[in-house]
Amino acid sequence: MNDLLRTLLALPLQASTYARAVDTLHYVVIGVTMAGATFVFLLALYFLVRHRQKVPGEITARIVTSASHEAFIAGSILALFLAFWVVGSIQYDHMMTPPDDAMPVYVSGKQWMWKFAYADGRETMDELVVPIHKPIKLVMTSRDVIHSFYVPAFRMKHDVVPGRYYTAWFEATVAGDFPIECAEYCGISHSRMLGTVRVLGDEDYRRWLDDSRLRSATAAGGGEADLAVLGRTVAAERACFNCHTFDGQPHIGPTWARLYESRVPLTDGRTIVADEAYLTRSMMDPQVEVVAGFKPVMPSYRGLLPEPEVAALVEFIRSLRNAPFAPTVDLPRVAPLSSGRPQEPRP
Ligand code: HEC
Ligand SMILES: [Cu+2]
Repeated sequence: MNDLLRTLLALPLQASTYARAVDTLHYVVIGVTMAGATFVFLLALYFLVRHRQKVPGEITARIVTSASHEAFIAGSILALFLAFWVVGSIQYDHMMTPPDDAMPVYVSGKQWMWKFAYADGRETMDELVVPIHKPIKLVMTSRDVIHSFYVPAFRMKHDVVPGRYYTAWFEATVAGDFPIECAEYCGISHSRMLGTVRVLGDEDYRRWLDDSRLRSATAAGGGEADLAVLGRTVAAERACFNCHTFDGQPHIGPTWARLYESRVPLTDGRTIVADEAYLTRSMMDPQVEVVAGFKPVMPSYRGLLPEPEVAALVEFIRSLRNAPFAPTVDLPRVAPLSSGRPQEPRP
């Protein structure tokens, strides 16, 4: 049944864990609306014949139904559409909430390509390589205009807007190559903004890891780059450590130790979970969500940090999620910031 409908509707293979559920809702919605449209059309045809004017000048009788009858019909149609919506929003929520053990990959769209950065420092262009049966969390953004990351075979699609960060996830269930498309018109070569998700079996994936490690090691002159290690270097170069520590001590800004996935209280009374999107927003728009107990003195890094550096910083903070609270350095006592003027980061 599933395969028949899928072929009828010309849908691609269902290659992710949630693809089947998305399609099932799709079949039901299409089926119900087609049946409804057919029913209304046939009924209209029947009434047209049945109540046609038989005597010239004849006036049709005015037919009134009871209010409860009307309420029942309107109510049940409303309930039907609400049911679609409830199922759809449960599915949406599932698709937007990555499982805890998901492997992060940083995606950035750019006219006209997709770039992928992995947690161990590797990068690929227009090709996302993932192991089968493993949840992959995508942390996505755009570097120029609005794009939309779309993998039809996974039934996964998410817009990416410059300056904003989104998380979505998938778990591939079929090995093979699946097309990535840009689903938001983004300029002259939009239709050629294509990529591939390469889903590898465990054995092949291990081989690919070894192979690409070897290549990046030779390219980097030995030693494999680790995104978290890179993040630490970036943080030092960008002078984040003027205000932040990663040993548990608050400084001018909060410590990064155990920050990732923790619940952060904000000055406006809200509490927010420090996921990748929040961490990135904290760098781009630090004044929007100010951590309770701290002054809004962090400068914005919008436009100052290239994409790979942002990914590296986030990955570094992520790597500190279980860091021990063990002061490693004696911090000077923080002098009260007189004007609240942000310290300029060194170039
Ligand atoms: C001038 C000092 C200063 C510098 C430099 C600075 N920050 Fe901050 N940062 C702060 C302060 C103060 C806060 C807390 C107030 C807020 O949320 O804006 C903060 C908050 C944050 C948060 C949210 C922390 C939390 O507990 O929720 C992150 C993430 C962050 N900064 C990252 C960075 C990164 C990355 C850099 C370097 C690229 C950096 N900061 C440079 C002062 C600074
Ligand atoms: Cu695009």
